[in-house]
Amino acid sequence: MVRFLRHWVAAIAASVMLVLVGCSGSGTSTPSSPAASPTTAGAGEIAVTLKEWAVTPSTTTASGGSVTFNVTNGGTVPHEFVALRTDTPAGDFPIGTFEGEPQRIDEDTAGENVGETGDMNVGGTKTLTIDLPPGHYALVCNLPGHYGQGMHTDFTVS
Ligand SMILES: [Cu+2]
Repeated sequence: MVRFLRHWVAAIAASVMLVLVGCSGSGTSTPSSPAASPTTAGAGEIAVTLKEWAVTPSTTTASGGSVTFNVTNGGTVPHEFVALRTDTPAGDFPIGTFEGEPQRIDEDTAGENVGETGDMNVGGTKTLTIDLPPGHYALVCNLPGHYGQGMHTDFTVS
């Protein structure tokens, strides 16, 4: 009987200990929970692949603010990436002469050039971070002949 009682007391003591540990555990963890790290890193990053004959972003929408384009030339000839802010659909620009070269769109009249990579060699990568206000954009490659072959896509910032 005494042995049983001892066992019972020990069991109660153990549960009290567990409750105490539980309390102190939650007590210490509460202040740290609001510090849960925000996982916004990379939220504004967009991968863009250039090739014959397409400009292909990983997404065609973004939130206004800083947007990073990680551009890769996955084609077999040099390409470039140009971001134009414009109300005109990306495929509707007239093709003519620009900077003395034929088969290009006129970036000065097409819209506002908000950023570009310049010529990129085959396999090259470039990171372009630009501040984009809400609006419609055209992402194009404007090397001679490339736009006309289909290297353009619409992009919307909300
Ligand atoms: Cu191109």
